[in-house]
Amino acid sequence: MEMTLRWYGSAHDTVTLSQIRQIPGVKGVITTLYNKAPGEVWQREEIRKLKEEVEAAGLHIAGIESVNVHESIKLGKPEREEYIDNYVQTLINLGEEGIHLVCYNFMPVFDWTRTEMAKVREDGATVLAYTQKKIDELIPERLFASIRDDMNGTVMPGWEPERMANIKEAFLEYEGFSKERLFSNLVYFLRALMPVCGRYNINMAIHPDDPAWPVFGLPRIMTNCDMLTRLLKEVDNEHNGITFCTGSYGTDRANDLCETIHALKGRIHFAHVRNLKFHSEREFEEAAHLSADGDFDMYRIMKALYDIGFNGPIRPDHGRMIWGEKAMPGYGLYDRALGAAYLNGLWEAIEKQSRFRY
Ligand code: DNO
Repeated sequence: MEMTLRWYGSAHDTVTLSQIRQIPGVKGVITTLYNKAPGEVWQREEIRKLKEEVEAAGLHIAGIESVNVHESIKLGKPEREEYIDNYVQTLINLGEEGIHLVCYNFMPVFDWTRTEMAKVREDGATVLAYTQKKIDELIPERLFASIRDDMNGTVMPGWEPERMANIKEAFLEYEGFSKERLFSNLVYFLRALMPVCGRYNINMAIHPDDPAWPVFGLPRIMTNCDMLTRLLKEVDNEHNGITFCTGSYGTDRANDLCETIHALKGRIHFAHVRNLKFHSEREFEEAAHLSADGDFDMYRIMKALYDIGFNGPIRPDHGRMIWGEKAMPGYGLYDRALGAAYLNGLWEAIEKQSRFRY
């Protein structure tokens, strides 16, 4: 296991590499070329520049999150061939630069969804939150506008203004679009990538749908253990794997996180570990990482990852906004650093317990 932190690049992140370097046990960052539109080829020089910047700070790139997938690939349109070629070229360029992990998602139109970006908790910390009732009452454009206003001047991944500009058209394209169709387009995409992943030893790690159910009527497929294992079987190649995100699968209380981890043994290439506090079945807020602050047992989750021999990068996920920090909601420095230290502590204890009697 390698503890890492997500970093959006110096032009977009309020957190600096030198700050990340001071978090005990963090040597790797998960990063991206944040200005790239889905479908655009990532050039080698741009990747190299990013890598050099990270390395100059005494860190290394542990993986990319995300190389976003062009909508035509999800929709299975004829133009997908061109965009798949571009994706393959990006993978080649990443591979040539020694990068071996790519996280991506296959959610139609937009990425993860929250209804509040700064819910105030009892202790004054603010957190991301989700209430199904609010989604049911809103149209997507309204949700987007309220999210944009709460972003502390940052841009939320998956909700970039260019993408949102065409949101109405994007929704129309998915009218009557079934989950099965989306799933088979995902399989088609992955099959096309596998040869190049084999050649460059690149692990593809799909991020789950968040929350783990359809939002605004859009189909969603990466939601539970059955769908994940189905995907791993359909494209039965070690390079086709999973980003195990506790806070995404965990939105559905029917998902048993530890059982799912065991079922995915050998194919979890990346893990996002965070905690949720539920108020009712489809209403939750993002708690501190500490087990006692939310509803997940972080010890059992880390133990399950340890027990399956997980050896990829982990990152603490969305943090609370604390100590007056102003940052991209979920992606400030302080609470994620606390999360990294806590998860590292759990891991050390689990590891030593398995080795020493006293
Ligand atoms: C949210 C993130 C997602 C994730 C993408 C991966 O905080 O976990 O935006 O990066 O879904 O493609």
